[in-house]
Amino acid sequence: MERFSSEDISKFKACLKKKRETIVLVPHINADGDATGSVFGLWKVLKNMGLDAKVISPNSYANYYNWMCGHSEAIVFTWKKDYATKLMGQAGILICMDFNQPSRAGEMESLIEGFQHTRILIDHHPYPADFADILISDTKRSSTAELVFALLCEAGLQEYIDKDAASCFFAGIMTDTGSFNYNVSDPETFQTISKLLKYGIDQDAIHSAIYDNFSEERMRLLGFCLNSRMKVFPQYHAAYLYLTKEDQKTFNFRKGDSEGFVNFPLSIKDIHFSAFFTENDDHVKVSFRSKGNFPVNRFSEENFNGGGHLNAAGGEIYVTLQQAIDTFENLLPSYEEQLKKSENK
Ligand SMILES: [Mn+2]
Repeated sequence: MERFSSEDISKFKACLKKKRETIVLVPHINADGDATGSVFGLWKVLKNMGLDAKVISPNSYANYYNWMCGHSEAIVFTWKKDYATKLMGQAGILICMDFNQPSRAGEMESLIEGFQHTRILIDHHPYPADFADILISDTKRSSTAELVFALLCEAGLQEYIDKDAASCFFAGIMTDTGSFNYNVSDPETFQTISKLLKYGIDQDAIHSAIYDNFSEERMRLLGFCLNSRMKVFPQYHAAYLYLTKEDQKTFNFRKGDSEGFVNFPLSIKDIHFSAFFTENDDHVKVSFRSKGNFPVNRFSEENFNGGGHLNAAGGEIYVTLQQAIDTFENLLPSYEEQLKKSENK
């Protein structure tokens, strides 16, 4: 649902006019292509407007986003806590992007909650928490990047968008739609792409930088995972993958190495629900994907302390890997009817 009005746009614009204030942009923890693309794209636009903008990421993000403008100046909170905290204290505007509640900013949660000045939230996830002074929310958008681009155009700020910013926005839309594969039923998404291409962006290079950037270990890990760590349940149209801590060690696992793995089971005929479990020290991280109308956000909320979108969600559970997997397997029968129906969307 569209949740921002022309009044919000005016407020957003008016707020940027206070030129002397530092603006801090924050993506969610474990920032993905949309979170990084949105913050770095908007960062460049604000810079082009002559404003003082800083990106503070709650933790580090995958290195295949390092080509984005502003990356070299970005501050990783977990590496520079004191400096980042001081900067937050001096900032006059905080812009949270691609997340709907302060807890999604990891260790920056309390800093966001305690922020004394203007808080802006720009996001496309459902049920945004009530912590922002200016809420730019539209759950119909494919990505936050698409939403930011629309916001900038509606605010009459398109003259400040350049090739660098457009490249970041393109990356955000591309990654949140699985390369224009899902969440793209709204014609406006492709209209946005069309407008972004006019900035002369190199879409092949962007795609390549993000998707053709596997390390040898990551490629072997994917092969191993599909071969030895996948279980398929044809009767439930479901499948899952998992990685133990031992597996991660064997393949010299680095952050981002398993990004996208959860999508692979959906390429199997008649599988429309996929889960991916990653074992951590005291909890198990789970990602969910679906095709059709099976709501993985609700499934994750109800069973794995998570949430997200209809077709893409995440969660985490403080049990052993085996217990997490058992929970999942035991739940499948109760969703049989829903999973069966989801194939005819
Ligand atoms: Mn997103």
